[in-house]
Amino acid sequence: MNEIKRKSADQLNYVALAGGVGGAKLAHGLAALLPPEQLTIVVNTGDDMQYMGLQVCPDVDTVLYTLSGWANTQSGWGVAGDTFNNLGALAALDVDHWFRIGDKDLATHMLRTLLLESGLTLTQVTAELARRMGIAHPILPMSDAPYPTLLETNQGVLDFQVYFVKNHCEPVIKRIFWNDGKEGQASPQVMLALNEADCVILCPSNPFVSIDPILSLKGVRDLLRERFCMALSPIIQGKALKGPAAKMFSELGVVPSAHAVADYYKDFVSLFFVDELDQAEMAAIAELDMAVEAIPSIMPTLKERKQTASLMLDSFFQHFTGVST
Ligand code: FO1
Repeated sequence: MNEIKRKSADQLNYVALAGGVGGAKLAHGLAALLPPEQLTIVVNTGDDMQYMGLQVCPDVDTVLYTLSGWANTQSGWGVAGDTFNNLGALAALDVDHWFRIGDKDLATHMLRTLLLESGLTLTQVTAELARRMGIAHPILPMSDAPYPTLLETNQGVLDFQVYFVKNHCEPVIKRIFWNDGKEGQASPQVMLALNEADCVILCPSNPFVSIDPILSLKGVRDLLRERFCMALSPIIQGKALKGPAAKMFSELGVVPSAHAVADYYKDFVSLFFVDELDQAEMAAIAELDMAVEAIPSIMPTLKERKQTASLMLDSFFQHFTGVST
């Protein structure tokens, strides 16, 4: 912490861990406030899948599309104003088409696959996609190697997208694991960014299937224990704004709440943010030996995203330097 105190606000390095829509929204707010030199966004790739021979990285793309302004804000995935002619043609050819790839979205997966096949790593390819979309901030896939999320459910072991999209998150989860239980490696760029981070921000993403895949990579959780970490709850009033986080907590035997998220992260998070509607949970969260604050966390537009990000950054700065920005 002494090292942080000697740095000025514009010298601090931040890493945001993100996956899914909630994560992309906070990353968007952070990117609007911090220059690319100060913010790196590390994104879950456990959701990645092959589609008609193409490499699809849904969480990486949600961040790319959100920061570039391409995102379909209604569905929370894919490209705004997309059409589904290709999908219609596949359906006419009797091809399984439960995963709805739009025509514009398809271009991203085609280019990604082409660049991967040319020998670039997923990190290099993502940087190239970001550059072509006009994004200056580093967006790092958590790993260059496949590290698929698998869910053991009452309907057997399912790939993430089969559980999430094809089965509408209906199967009951017993256990979540990755890469057939074989440990994965974060990319060198991710490890470097985490090593240099003064503050790691856990975005309001699903703890089990968006953040845990990143944490489960070799050495990452240990590294985070040595860094200052803060998190924003993805659970508000016992519910997730989007996705199965609350259902997953229940199925894993925990009542979903902001407190449950704080408890889940308590071994390495020292500053936790709840939504202002969850102030009643703050006292119990403080007992987990972490600082806790209530802020508005519903972020439909860039205005709210910047406000939430700004409150979090100010709070970090105040807590650990004693100075207000
Ligand atoms: N989510 C859906 O609920 N239905 C879909 O058909 C679907 C297609 C899709 C295509 C590309 C892409 O990047 C994301 C897509 N998603 C779809 C979202 C995706 O399943 C989830 O956003 C994440 O994997 C969970 O964070």
